[in-house]
Amino acid sequence: MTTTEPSARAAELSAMLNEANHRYHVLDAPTISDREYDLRFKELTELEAAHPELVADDSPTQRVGAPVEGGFPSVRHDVPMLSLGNAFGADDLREFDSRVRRGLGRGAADGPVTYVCELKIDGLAISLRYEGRLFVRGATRGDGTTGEDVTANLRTVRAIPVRLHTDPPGERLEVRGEVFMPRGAFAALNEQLEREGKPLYANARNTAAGTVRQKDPAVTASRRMSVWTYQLVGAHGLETHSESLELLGRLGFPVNPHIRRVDGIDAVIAFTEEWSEARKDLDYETDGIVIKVDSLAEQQELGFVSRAPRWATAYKFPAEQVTTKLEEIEVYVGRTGALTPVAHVTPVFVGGTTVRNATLHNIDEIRRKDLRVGDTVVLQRAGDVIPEVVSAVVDARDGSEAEWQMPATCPVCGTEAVREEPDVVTRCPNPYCPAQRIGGLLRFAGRGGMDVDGLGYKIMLQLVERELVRDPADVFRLDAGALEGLERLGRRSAEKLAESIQSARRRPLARILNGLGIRHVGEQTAVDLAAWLATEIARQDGETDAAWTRRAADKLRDASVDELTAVFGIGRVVAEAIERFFADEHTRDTLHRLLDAGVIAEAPAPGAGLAPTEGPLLGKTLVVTGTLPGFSRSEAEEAIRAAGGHPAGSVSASTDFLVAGDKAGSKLAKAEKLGVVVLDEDGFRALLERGPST
Ligand code: 3B9
Repeated sequence: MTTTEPSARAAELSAMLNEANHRYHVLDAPTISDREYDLRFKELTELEAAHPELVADDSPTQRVGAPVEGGFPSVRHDVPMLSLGNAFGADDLREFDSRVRRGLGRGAADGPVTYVCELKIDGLAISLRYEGRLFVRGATRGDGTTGEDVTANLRTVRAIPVRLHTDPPGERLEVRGEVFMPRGAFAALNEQLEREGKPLYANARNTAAGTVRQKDPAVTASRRMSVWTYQLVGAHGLETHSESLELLGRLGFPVNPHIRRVDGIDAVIAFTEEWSEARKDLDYETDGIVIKVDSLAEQQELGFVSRAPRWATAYKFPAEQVTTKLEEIEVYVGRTGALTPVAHVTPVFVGGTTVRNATLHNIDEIRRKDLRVGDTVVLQRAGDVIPEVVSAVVDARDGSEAEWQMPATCPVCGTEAVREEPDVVTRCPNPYCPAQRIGGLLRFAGRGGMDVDGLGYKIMLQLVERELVRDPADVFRLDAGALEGLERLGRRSAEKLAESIQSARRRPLARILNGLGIRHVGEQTAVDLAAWLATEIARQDGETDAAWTRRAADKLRDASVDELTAVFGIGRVVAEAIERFFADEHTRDTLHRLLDAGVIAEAPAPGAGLAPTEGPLLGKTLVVTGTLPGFSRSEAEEAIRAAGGHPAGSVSASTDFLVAGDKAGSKLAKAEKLGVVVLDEDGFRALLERGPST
């Protein structure tokens, strides 16, 4: 044992342990034993306890901090975290290559483009910031512009350097990557939960996401998470993406070793083929291959469309398919009264999750696929999408399979169900049906609304059945005592739920409005309405949030159709629905009770989300329908907004363009009938950049 100065010894131990972490968690090449590590760690902990002034920010003992109170603070990404377009096969990849070549002005005679192929890790995208050599902030991607500050949790991830190995280029450094839970760690976690008799996690990805958003860093620390980094933000004088990955490695970041720099798209396709099976042997889950143009100058030349770089794409491995047995079909009743048939299948592991249920959409789908109860069926699940029954294996039938009928009555309240052809949906017409009430309450308490953590279907059903909750305001009157008696809810969970309810009382106005479930008022209209209210009834000096909330509620309750149609983004149909909603005695009562229960709306900044004043799509209304290969629904809407346009949900005479992807249905028909201009994805991209030609 050395007898150096405590400060020198602390620095020495800190460096030694950080190095050991890197060798173990990044290089996968440990040089000291676990025992040695534990001994040195203990020595440092004791030294720091005796000399608290020696505790450095990058000390390995500081990886586990104190739990956070309330939610995570939001952080704005100075440089947005972009998303990726998708390619679903070799053809899509060739098309990507053509677009890249066209964008770079390369003809047939010019040489191939150099690409970098990387595995696409199925985890959670994060951004890491360093000042000098020190790790100072870690954030989730969030919507790409604003994420959550999860520094304390990411600090517990040993693969993330808390101190860089060499001086970074520049005072500040930002690096992006994916945090994930290795298959081994996930399996070990579930085995432990099983031993403790606790519910298991469904898949590694969601567990990773949940773990990064834990309130208590000690829990994150116990979960053996890891990271691969794949993006250095800013060029820092480098010329290629591959060089930037090498730099990341030298700085101490984990960079996935399965990276290949190739010339031309054929070699990219070969890489995707090599990994379609090989990926199953990795200790982490991958859902595709990311292909990036290597030259940073070429990246710059290609630029971005809305939120996605034109120099990169994500090849998605084909959805995994399995066969299982369709045991039973049950009907669920949603908030709108829609009766949705759901398949209960013999549990199978597919696409990283054990699947027990799959939606069957509606009776027409069941007939089209000729599905019968008892059938052996092909099931698939790709990425995040809801599991789907693809087809029945007709050859496996033995005659015992039974055709299925939609029930004639609502399975919840017994009212005769109605289907108005050509509508494919069968509905329960009873507005007092408890299923509809639960649906409405779940919308209010759910993600798009008050976001009460832990208040899902099973709990809400019990709350309604026991008459503890009749309307939204009742949720806020629940305390741990009232919750404790519920099934599946012990004392600890009841206390936790009561806490999340308390902290959900205060939410952005738009979210509250969305949660109310006003007909035709979805997320976007709620944002438009909130922006209007914030401008219309500006906050007065010293006015409390509660007082402002009351004035906002009064204003909206009394708004006339004319006033509402003048609001940017709101048409006649929506305005009438809003007026009708607030004219209802029951609604007014609910609203009162919510305010009395202490629900508080946070006002958006005045002017936020109001009519944009510039952009190629200024004043244009667009509707997006069907699936577009290059955009998710929300990305397409975001792109429209970014270009100054207004994304709407339904086609009407005031729609300027319909963007129709694959499987566009009734909206396409309606647009054609009304003579609305219909665009495909390429037309949409051209419009986003150049605006309409007229
Ligand atoms: C602003 C791998 C994934 C991935 C990028 C990935 C997901 C996303 C991405 C990251 N796996 N790679 N790469 N292996 N799951 C390519 C989208 N890049 C960025 O987010 C990004 C962001 C940039 C450049 C890249 O520059 C800008 C600066 C200012 C404005 C706009 C862009």
